[in-house]
Amino acid sequence: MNQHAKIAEKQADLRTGHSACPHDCPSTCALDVEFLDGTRIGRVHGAKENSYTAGVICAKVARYAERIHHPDRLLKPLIRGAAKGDGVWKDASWEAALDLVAEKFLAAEEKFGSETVWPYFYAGTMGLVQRDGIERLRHARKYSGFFGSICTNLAWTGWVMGTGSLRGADPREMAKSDCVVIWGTNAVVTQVNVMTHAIKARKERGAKIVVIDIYENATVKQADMGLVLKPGTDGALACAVMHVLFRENLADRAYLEKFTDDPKGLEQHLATRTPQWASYITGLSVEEIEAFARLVGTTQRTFFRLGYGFARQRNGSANMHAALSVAAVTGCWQYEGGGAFHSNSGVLKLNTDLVEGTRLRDPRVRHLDQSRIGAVLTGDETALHGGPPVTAMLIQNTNPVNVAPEQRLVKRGFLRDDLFTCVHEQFMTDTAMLADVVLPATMFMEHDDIYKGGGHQHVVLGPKLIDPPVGPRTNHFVIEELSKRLGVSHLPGFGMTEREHIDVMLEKKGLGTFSTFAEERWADLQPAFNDAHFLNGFAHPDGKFRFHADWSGQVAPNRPPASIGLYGPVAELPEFPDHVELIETADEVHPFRLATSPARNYLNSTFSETPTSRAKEGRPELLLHPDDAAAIGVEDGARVEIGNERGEVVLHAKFFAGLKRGVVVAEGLWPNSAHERGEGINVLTGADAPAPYGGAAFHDNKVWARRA
Ligand SMILES: Nc1nc2c(c(=O)[nH]1)N[C@H]1C(S)=C(S)[C@@H](COP(=O)(O)OP(=O)(O)OC[C@H]3O[C@@H](n4cnc5c(=O)[nH]c(N)nc54)[C@H](O)[C@@H]3O)O[C@H]1N2
Ligand SMILES: Nc1nc2c(c(=O)[nH]1)N[C@H]1C(S)=C(S)[C@@H](COP(=O)(O)OP(=O)(O)OC[C@H]3O[C@@H](n4cnc5c(=O)[nH]c(N)nc54)[C@H](O)[C@@H]3O)O[C@H]1N2
Ligand code: SF4
Ligand SMILES: [Mo]
Repeated sequence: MNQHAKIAEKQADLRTGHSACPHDCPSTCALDVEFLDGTRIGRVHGAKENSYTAGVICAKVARYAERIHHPDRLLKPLIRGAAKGDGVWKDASWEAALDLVAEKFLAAEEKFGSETVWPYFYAGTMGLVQRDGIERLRHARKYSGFFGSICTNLAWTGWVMGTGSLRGADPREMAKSDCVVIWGTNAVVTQVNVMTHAIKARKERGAKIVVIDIYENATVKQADMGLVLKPGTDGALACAVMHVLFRENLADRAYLEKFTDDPKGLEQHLATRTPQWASYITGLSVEEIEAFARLVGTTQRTFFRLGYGFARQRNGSANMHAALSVAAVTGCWQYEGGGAFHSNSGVLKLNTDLVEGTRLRDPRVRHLDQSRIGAVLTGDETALHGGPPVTAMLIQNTNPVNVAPEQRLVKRGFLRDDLFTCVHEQFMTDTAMLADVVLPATMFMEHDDIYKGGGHQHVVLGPKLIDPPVGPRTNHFVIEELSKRLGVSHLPGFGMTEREHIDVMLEKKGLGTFSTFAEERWADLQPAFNDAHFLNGFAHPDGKFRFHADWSGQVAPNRPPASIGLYGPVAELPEFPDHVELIETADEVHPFRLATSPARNYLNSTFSETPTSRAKEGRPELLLHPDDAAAIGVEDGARVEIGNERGEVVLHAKFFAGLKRGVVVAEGLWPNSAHERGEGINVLTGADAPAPYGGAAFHDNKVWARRA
């Protein structure tokens, strides 16, 4: 390189910073951020040198300048100035606001004991310091525990039932596959990097891409074979596929004998699970099912990329286990470019004992279920597990008044006069609107943190790149300041900086320190091929893949704590892969099945505040089959009301023939205020916890629909 080029490179470098996307997305992209000056950013790009990100990120994060420099960002601590939800606020200093929070927490504890305080958080940032530090405060003060069930539970339970461990074939191997099956994830929208690797396989090897979903979404549109089935019926599809594999001698019997628990029992069980049987349940044709079975049965390098979406059904864990079982029957795990993948969360472990204050935890303290926040806050005794009511909350990185199921109940809870809530936020969200104290939060480029990618194998550093505006403070700051006021700041884990916490986590894993990591940007922790493909055996004690599901015995990362126990009806879950009718089946009063799938330009409720995302999404709509629309007398674009026993919501009808009759889809989590009556789509979703480990069945709702 000549001198000139070197200088040019250096200058270009000065204007680019390195980071990681902190949002709740399996991709956890490594980012290159353009700077305009010390406080402003330009475009955000995907890091080309990262082998998973491979230079590609989604459009909403590419235009992050719109979010971080948004005129509506919260800049000052606010204290409620009128009735809850009235939108009247008084500015406060940080000192005064934090003093008030601490005073209220201590008073609540005095009255009801420490379990009356419920710190509530989720993955608005996935940073291990900023997200999980709230646990340290919880454990130090013995506040109520948090069972974080809303997102991954149903899926993880089914995966771990089969494999015994939350890991799988290297997702980069999709590029070396001859058939990529994208099952129940709208990857184009929700984790674009899956498509990068799948499309590479198609371009370079002529691989087939199969997509299985309940509507012709953006990912199905990219598929060579798109299977659009009825919601909650993936177990039936999987069974029929395995039936064909056995019937047509496409099952790998040697592999089955060596690596699985009961192939003969499975084969017998499947004898009646014919394509005809599954066709009736799924709405797919016998030809579609057989063609898919033959494709995966004759393609050794088949890669099953199993998503979260299809498991957001009350039978979702069983369906995940059934879909995963197909890979065991074909034996594709043996080949590079073959196997299955859902999440690497089981292998990307950093030691977070100090940041989370794990050793301070008192096992006698009850846990409350995140997804059941409506029941918890309205005093449901089962949801409170016999303990005191919740009368004080600290909320970070989540927007439950928008995203949690049974929204009417959630709101009623938040509006209680005897509940004190402090919400630490970047924007005035639906949840912040109902708070007593709102604290302004920094964004990821304004603080230090470290991130693990569930959808790949990297740990990525996200150092502070720019100064925040005057006002917002980090989650870490809030936890530390509260710990001083609540008398626990002398305990281990407190009194350290973000960088010190990151140093500890990296050093314990032998990955260097914050400073060395700042140079390297990420570490690739991909397990060895034989471990990732379970060729040294599956992670159950006998080393076998389990077709026999032990729904009450399994110990998985997401099993509810003892104070919660299992959710029923466990006995109705199938012993072998099967279709089980635990879903909200349509009936005469509720002839439609509603899924609330993600929107491309939002990430849960995040980005709905940015003008471009908002403009691209338009308005809350209901995808409705034209024949169904005709049957209920609704015209394209007209107002349509949908409802069930939990409530009613009005949307605008959008004719869409790419779904089965009787299925409707409402994409995206809009601010509640974007809907008539100020109530969002989660008015319709249920918080009854599915068997066996709970979770939220966001895509499993029976509704009626009529002209509004
Ligand atoms: N743009 C965008 N990206 C996101 C998010 C977002 O809201 N928007 N959310 C982020 C989060 S928190 C997560 S956990 C991930 C989730 O990402 P995914 O794993 O993709 O899961 P979902 O978004 O819940 O749903 C994926 C698809 O499953 C479909 N589906 C619903 N029910 C069924 C069924 O019974 N069978 C089948 N086969 N398909 C079904 C839905 O219609 C949807 O198209 O995405 C993350 N990324
Ligand atoms: N109907 C329906 N509901 C759903 C889903 C669905 O598919 N359909 N998906 C569900 C799923 S999978 C999930 S994971 C949940 C997610 O639900 P949430 O966890 O509530 O996710 P977001 O809506 O993205 O809200 C995250 C909030 O964190 C804030 N935030 C981001 N970074 C920081 C930070 O560093 N500090 C602080 N203090 N705040 C920060 C953001 O401003 C944002 O308001 O929603 C669930 N709800
Ligand atoms: S694809 Fe996911 S991880 Fe990557 S930039 Fe977009 S939201 Fe972030
Ligand atoms: Mo999620």
